[in-house]
Amino acid sequence: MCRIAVFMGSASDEELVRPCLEVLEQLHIPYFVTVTSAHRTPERTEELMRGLEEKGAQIFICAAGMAAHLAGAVAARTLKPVIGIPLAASPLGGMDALLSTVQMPPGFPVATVALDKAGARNAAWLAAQILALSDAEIAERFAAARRDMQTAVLRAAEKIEQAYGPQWNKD
Ligand code: RP5
Repeated sequence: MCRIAVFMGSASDEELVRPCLEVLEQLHIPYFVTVTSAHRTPERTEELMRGLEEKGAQIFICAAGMAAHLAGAVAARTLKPVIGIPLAASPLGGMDALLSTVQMPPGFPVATVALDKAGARNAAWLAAQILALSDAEIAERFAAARRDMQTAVLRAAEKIEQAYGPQWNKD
């Protein structure tokens, strides 16, 4: 079974998309990932979508740079949630992809996350939150991961405070 379909517009996007896959693996969420382009292979994109929806895909995550049409093109063809990751892949530094991904017309939303690796990670976290609404195991793994992140912040705070001392009551 495949809960999440991850599309990237080009193999050149792989490095920026990998953190998304790492989070999905951390949460044990089954996914299918491939390269498909809204512009270069529109028919393949549509065929893939159909096949993956039949195999149980519930959410599409689409990453693309430049005139990033992939997430919007997928949103146009499904009732399922679509999460878009804009990538900085041109001299415009990702503003092109960000606006192309986020500015969807009413009724065809693309939940647009931040650019590049940070966005890739949050795409997976957001997809996990959506699945967690009806999947108690994913909800528990998500909650545990959040607790780990909070523990990491507290440990870091302790280390920094120990290194620099209590500044506010030195007088
Ligand atoms: C987009 O164009 C892709 O998502 C990629 O970010 C960008 C450049 O693609 P390549 O020319 O490297 O294949 O469609």
